[in-house]
Amino acid sequence: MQRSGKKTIYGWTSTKEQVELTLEKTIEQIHQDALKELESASDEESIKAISIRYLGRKGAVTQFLRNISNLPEDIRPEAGKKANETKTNLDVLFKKTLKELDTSSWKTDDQIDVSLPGRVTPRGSLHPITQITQKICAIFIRLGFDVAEGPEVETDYYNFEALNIPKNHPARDMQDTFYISKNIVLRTHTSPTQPRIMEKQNPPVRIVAPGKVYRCDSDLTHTPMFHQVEGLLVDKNISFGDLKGILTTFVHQMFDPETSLRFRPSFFPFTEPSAEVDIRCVICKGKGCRVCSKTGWLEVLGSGMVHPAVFENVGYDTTRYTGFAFGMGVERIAMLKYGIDDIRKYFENDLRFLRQF
Ligand code: 2NL
Repeated sequence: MQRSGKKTIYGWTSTKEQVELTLEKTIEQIHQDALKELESASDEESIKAISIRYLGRKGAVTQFLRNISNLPEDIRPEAGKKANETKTNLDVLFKKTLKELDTSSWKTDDQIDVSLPGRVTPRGSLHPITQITQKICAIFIRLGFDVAEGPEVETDYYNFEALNIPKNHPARDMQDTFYISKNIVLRTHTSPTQPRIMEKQNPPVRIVAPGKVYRCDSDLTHTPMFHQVEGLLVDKNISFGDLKGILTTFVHQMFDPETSLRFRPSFFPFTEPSAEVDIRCVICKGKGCRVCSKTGWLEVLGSGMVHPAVFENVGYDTTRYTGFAFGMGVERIAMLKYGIDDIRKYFENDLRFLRQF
């Protein structure tokens, strides 16, 4: 056994403990060096080169194992065990790293087939109710109206009181109106927007108020939430003739310039006189069908001259100003324009329905 020759590499000392310590250190050092080299290797070629440098025929670990026979007999088993562990450990690690490199390279940009067609993000579209609301507003904007919006959660005062709807009116019933609390409701029409504006602005006033409204009602022809557009025009010398002119123009632009209209007497607490506006049935052209219940006419709007009590509530001088107002259901206008027969279709979110608009 050589105790001093150059053949016993990786440190050599005389006592058994020291020899073991040094051996452990040296094989551990080889292990650490290999790990460090591997860490900075990023391609197959360099990983294979490192593997050869440590585990190859002339590699560091191989050399260490070969030299074990030159060690003192009593430390050979321990040194051999450590060296073999290191060899196995590094071997597994090199193979694993090479394998990972193989799959991780798939994810890099140069592996994407740029000639493949892209995945198209489907483009959405405006809901038919939104489209019709915009169309209605656009017609009135061209006639000089502004668009005004108000809250959907409204006070009893603006929803009923300011509009001259008496305390005992059936519309104020719990059965018809969603009450949030005693004096707070979900608005039952978009009308409350109008007194809110009139309180802040003196005539002339020309506004349309679009939006969602709510009523305790749900069946074939009613949904608890639906949409309205209301209009209001207040100025000096406004007459029922102005109302007829504006609403006739609206109907002709919305449906067909040839459409006939009729103004039929009606009642609303906030207008006097009041009129319902009917158009010649768009389906049967007046012959009478299922849609118009054989009458030849379709109701499209409610309207009237603003009741003086409403003007008094907002502080307008009723001797100087008059005005007209009107309201329409957007779902109904859209049904007539597009020939939709079931109001529930609007809210089912069925793309086969929605894609048609
Ligand atoms: C309908 C009928 C209508 C009004 C709404 C109104 C608003 C004020 C004063 C007077 Cl501030 N009137 N709005 C007038 C007549 C009819 O709506 O069938 N709506 C869907």
